[in-house]
Amino acid sequence: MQTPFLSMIHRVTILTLAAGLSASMPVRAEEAAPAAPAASEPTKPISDALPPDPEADPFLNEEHFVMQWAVLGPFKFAAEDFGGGDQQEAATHEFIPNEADLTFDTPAPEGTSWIVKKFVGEAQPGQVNLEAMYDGIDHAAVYAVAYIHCDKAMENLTLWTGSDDYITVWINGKKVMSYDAKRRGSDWDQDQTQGVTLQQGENRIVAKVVDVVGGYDFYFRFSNADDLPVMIKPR
Ligand SMILES: [Ca+2]
Ligand SMILES: [Ca+2]
Repeated sequence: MQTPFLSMIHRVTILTLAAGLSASMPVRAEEAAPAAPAASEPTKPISDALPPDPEADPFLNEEHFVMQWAVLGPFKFAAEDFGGGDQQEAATHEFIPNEADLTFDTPAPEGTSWIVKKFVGEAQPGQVNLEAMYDGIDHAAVYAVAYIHCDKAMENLTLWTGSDDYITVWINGKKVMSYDAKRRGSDWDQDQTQGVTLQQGENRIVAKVVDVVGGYDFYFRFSNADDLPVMIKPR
């Protein structure tokens, strides 16, 4: 979304340089300044949720986790904010107004940006590594947004989350879980939330993930009533 502005600066810079050159060299500005290639806009991250395949590999792998996210951040705070220490209040702080209604079309506030990425688990399958993405950041929050498409409604699912440190999840604007008890290292399946529904068509997932210090990542998957993992296929 910054592309038009950036490419305008790029163009102006090139044209200015070209104007300087043209004083001494017979070069037409149009020839010296080919149009900058348009940077690709981040596209809305959509994945398809498919019913569990009973014949599939029973061990968890990358296909069982939501790995494609649009991440809005970072929202930085200070070590002494939110009472210091484990800073649990950061987990319930709204870093952007109406966080439950956040969509990929929400403009990024100053100092933040949207990054769309298909993550690859580094520590183990399913890890969405924000510490690596933000170069070892501490005292920060992000909102990770994903759109999950279902051909048919999927009811009575269990949502399995893990996080370093805190995580809150909204599905279609409704809060379904929050972990804000204590700083922790992450693993998959740390939190179990039963009775989750994915509706037919598009589902908007918003996960707020907060880091105090140290590692910063999360895990996100669903299973059905038979405890078989829902398959997630990024488009
Ligand atoms: Ca960190
Ligand atoms: Ca941490």
